[in-house]
Amino acid sequence: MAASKKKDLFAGKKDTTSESYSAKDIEVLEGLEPVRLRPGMYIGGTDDRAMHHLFAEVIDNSMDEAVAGHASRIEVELDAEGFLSISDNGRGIPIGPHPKFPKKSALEVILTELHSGGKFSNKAYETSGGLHGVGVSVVNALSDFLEVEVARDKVLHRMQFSQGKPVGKIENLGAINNRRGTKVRFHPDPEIFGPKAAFRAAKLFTMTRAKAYLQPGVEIRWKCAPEKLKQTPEIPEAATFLFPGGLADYLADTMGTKATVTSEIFAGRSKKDSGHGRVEWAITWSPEGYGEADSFVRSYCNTVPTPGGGTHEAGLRAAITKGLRAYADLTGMGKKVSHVTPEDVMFGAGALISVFIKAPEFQGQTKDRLSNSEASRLVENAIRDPFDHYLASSPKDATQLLEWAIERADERVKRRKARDVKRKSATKKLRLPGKLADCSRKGSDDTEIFIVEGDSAGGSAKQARNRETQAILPLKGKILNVESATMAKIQANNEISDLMTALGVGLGKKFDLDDLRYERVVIMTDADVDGAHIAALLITFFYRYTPGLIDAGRLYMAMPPLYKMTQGAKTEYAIDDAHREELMQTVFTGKGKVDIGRFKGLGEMNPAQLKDTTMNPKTRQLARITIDQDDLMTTESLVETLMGKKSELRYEYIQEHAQFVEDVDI
Ligand code: 0RA
Repeated sequence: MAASKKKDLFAGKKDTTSESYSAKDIEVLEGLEPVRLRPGMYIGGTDDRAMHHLFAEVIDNSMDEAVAGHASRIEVELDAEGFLSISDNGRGIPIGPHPKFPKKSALEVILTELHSGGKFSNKAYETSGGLHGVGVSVVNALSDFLEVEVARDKVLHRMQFSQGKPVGKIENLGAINNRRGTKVRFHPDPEIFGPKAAFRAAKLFTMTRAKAYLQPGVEIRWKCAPEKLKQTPEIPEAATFLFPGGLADYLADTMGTKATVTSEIFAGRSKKDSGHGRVEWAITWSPEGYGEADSFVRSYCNTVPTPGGGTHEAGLRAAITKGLRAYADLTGMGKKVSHVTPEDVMFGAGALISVFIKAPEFQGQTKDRLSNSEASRLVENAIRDPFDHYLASSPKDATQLLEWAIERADERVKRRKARDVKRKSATKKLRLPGKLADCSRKGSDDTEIFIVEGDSAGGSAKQARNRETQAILPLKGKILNVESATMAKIQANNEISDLMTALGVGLGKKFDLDDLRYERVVIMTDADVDGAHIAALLITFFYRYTPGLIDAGRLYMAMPPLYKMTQGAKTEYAIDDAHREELMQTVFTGKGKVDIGRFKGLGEMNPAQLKDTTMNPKTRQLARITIDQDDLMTTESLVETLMGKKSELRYEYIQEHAQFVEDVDI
């Protein structure tokens, strides 16, 4: 550890805070070429949303400093040329020499090496953010210009980069007093994001404000050049966000003037971190709904949004459900709530949940679902007592809420009964398509239909299915691209009409979710570009003509394995890289070469394997198709890009995204 004893490149007096964390603690993995080669792997694409992700990554680093108690102010500024700066008054990125690269400053290493930075050794930060966790070096790699200024050890330093490479050396801009912190100013590279790509003030503004709600003690300042506000005059040129009420303020502002079931928002935060993390929440209920959706739930881990939900959301649901039940028991209403589910309780809810934990783990390719099991306990434990108290202290609100949940449950049961009756009679009347292998269960409860490409895959799927609950509909090749077809042409298309008959629903205005003959609709295509293309065509069709199916969370993609692994007589299928490594260490331990091939098509597997890997609900994974409600504009333009006339665009995009994952946003 001699390296850490070396003098800083810019010898100034060491400030006391740098002792806990210095250049030696930074872990280094690899250089930045992979990021420019495959940006999608690091930021989920190269579209508008991915580009705004760069901002999220940089502000998350500053938020980390704030969460750890080292920074109290953050400033965001978009200038007329589209350069974005984010600055904080934290400790400043370390500038001393790096132990593994003694000739380089830690600053340079953090900016030019992938996975460098303190985020991976969780002692460096009290709570490390990093959902994206990819680090500021990824932002650097994807910027045609990036400049870092660090005020630290009483000296102002500056270093500039282009496309991830240093432009010149780290500079000493002279002595400063009474100032610490980091400023990152950058511009996304048009070679990566396209010549027209530009930060949108409205999006940045919303993201910035959300951060302030999540970190009540931090003041965040917003500044934007007037040139960038022409399309969105409602966004101010300057603003200061400081919300002492945190999520309660956030929820109150989000709900606006909506009617609510109870008179007060139920909000709170756990006492100081007990060592397991801390929690803040706010929830209320509105009978008015939320646009297309029945509820509005947003969750965060270490201030990073988790649109995929996860264990913290589960903890909230559990606490509220159990609390309401207990209250019902107490007031002699116990019997009436026996059929109330967490879904009923969350119906109409506007809810925010934010957790801060030390070693967050995320699932899904987009890594947007929190998976730490302790988070659900943490949240449930934090909320239970205060919720009991909330209910007990205002019996009028409590009764109203209880009745609201019971009504939702009653309605749900009634709808299900009506649906089952309808389905039975409809099945008799309907002439189902001949190639549909229907399931035998009468109601739609827990049933699913697999839409597969081609008769041969259809044949395997029929053998692999559970006849009672799983139906198979083979479609011939590519369905019509609805994005460039007329309604008349769509209605005359055989594949589409078979599909709609099998599902039992109509198109457009005639769509009624209650008519859907199955609980889940699963697209199952080969894990190759053609398969991805067919899936994209189907998703576009559903998005355009039966959006209600997607909104209800009833459309899924099957996830066939990515790799076939053989060694002698042993064959296994791995669903992703991690699974492949696991199999290497558990199954393929013997001598002899293990042959690992990219898995080609569903037809490669025998029915038993297809069942285990892709169809059996106990062992498979499904990807739910969701529409990014916060970003409908992008979804719309993405669908146009994907499904419009330009097939090259489509192929490029599909190829980049063909590794389908647990939660696919379209
Ligand atoms: C690595 C180590 C330390 C701080 C930071 C990175 C850091 C990064 C960013 C990015 C934006 N603002 C930032 N502020 C700090 C710890 C340094 C120490 O212990 O003094």
